[in-house]
Amino acid sequence: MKKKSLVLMLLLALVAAVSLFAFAGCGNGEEGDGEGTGNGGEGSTSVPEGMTEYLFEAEWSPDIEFLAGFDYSGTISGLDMIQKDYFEKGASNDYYVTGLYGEGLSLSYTIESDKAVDDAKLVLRLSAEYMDITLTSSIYTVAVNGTPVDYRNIKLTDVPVSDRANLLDFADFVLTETLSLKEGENVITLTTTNSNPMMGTMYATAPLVDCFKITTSAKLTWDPCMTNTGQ
Ligand SMILES: [Ca+2]
Repeated sequence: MKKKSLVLMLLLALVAAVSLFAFAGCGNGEEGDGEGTGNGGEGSTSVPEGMTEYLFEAEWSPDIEFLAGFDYSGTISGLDMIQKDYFEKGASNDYYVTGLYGEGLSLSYTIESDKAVDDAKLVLRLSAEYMDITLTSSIYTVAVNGTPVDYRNIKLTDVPVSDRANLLDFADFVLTETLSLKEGENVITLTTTNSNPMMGTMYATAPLVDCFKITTSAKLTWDPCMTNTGQ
């Protein structure tokens, strides 16, 4: 009996420790520096003197665990909407977000800037699956502090076949080079704002979202929800 109690206590302690760790991982963890890189990643153009490119992984949005999305056939919810880049399509950090095929599905990111700027460059790294799509600033809304970014149409074409294994390679798309950030907190949202069906139970048109990048002279920080991917 004594041995059993001891084992039980140890188990309870372990569960408590794991819960505490999981809780600490998102929302009140250490502030990341946005994974700033001076010279950019693969496929990036050179970063001008005095500017830094910061990379924000889409899969680390705190919203994902609460989302109820859609797949080709049925629903896909929460952290299941984060897919591993098994087929090496060039996703940063090896993960991306899918299932955003419903009007109103939104990812948000809260970023701190040490100063106000009006010349930040915003790049989205995207792909598509099942069929070719064209994103416009009205059907897929990218907003900064509630103001939509007016970007040129993004065409995701030559999506190989109707299979997740054959999704398009991820690519960078420049949305704007005159993005305004204010000093302090800035909220960036990526929202599916249409009900144009794609295939099956994909009730709206949306991309696969890998990450976004901001190049600026400001210093940016954020609190990534890295527990989404167990990282
Ligand atoms: Ca990613």
